[in-house]
Amino acid sequence: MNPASVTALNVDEIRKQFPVLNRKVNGKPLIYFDNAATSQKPISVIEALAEYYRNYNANIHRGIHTLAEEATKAYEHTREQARAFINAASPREIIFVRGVTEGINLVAASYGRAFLRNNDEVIISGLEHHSNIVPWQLICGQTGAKLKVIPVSESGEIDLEAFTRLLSSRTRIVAVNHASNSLGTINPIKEIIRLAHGAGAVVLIDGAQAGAHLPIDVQELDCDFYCLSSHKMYGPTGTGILYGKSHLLEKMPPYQGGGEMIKEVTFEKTTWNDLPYKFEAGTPNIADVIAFGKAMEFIRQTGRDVIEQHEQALLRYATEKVGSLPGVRLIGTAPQKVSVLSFVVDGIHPFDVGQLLDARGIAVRTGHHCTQPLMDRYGIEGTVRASFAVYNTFAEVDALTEGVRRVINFMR
Ligand code: 7TS
Repeated sequence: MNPASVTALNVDEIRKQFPVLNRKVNGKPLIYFDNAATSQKPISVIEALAEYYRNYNANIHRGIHTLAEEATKAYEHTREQARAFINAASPREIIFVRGVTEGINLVAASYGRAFLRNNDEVIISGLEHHSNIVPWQLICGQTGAKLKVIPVSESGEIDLEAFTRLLSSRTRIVAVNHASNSLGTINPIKEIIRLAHGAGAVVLIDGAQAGAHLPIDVQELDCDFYCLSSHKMYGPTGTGILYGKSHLLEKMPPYQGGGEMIKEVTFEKTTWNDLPYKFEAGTPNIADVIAFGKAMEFIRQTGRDVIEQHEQALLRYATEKVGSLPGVRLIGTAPQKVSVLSFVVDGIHPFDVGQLLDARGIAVRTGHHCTQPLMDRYGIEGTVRASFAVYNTFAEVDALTEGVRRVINFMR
């Protein structure tokens, strides 16, 4: 069967919206398979950035003049879009941050500093990105709390039984990703959240690899915090959201002090602004937040289910084609995965594979993908990672397969 016939998506129409896909790399048409690092941007996002600077650049929430009102309205419109995107109960629960990294650091620093005590425990998993490891190490170092790690199976799945054994009355925070950037594993977060709540802990979900691929309903999940990065969801870099349940955000101290996050300042005492502004000190990334709204609109209009179906078909096809090349070993074979294909080739360094693919115009990521402990788990230095987005095609997967085949023939 022609694999293209199994997806409902008109990929040609989608591709027309992404100008960068027209360019050549090393004389070859670009094949962009580094979407887990950052996705490309549609025209609507690119134009929203230029439009803001061209027409209504102004600081927000402060001015009464027309430009300031327009900018404020557009910025707050994205907040409402983000609320709807993850089905949060209120826009007060949506805080604009730089991205997932800042979202996690905010929770670790604010919630962690306020509520972690000596010998309390924070649980993460062996699948985490460094940005869901290091902020917890920092706050544990400052509070005397202990960091515990859920082990990962050979297929790249969280060991739920081991997790149950790690949970105790000392567990305060559980922080895991929705999907793994290195392996693609989709984690059973609903179950993890339920179990963690049973032990009285709060749960943070790192949604960096879910935002562009999976439906997210924070009320249904009942997670306490959820983080997203715009740039992995067809939006600009430098912005993203932290969702937090309002009753938790209310009792957390500010993360940064400055303008906008205050109600009243005297030299003796300062009172905090209401949510979400308490956590948005200083002039924010206005243009990128506005354009992030366009990115969420792109995902909504294309249809999350249609995107998911297309990417899953690409993943199945690539798994079969690349996975059956001689000497290729797939790393991460969980039954539920987002569109990430990680592999190693016997006797060939991932870096060499990446460089030779780049010569053919194919962009993949190689290395540890900011998950060094996970690479240690497999006893490898890194992998070659191809990650697929809505604009990728089956012909591109064929080109990848042919490229890897040639690397193997060339290097052996
Ligand atoms: N968590 C996960 C699961 C990620 O994949 C990433 C970025 C982050 C957190 C950090 O997100 P940021 O937007 O704050 O940087 N992951 C990758 C990647 O896989 N390749 O480059 C960046």
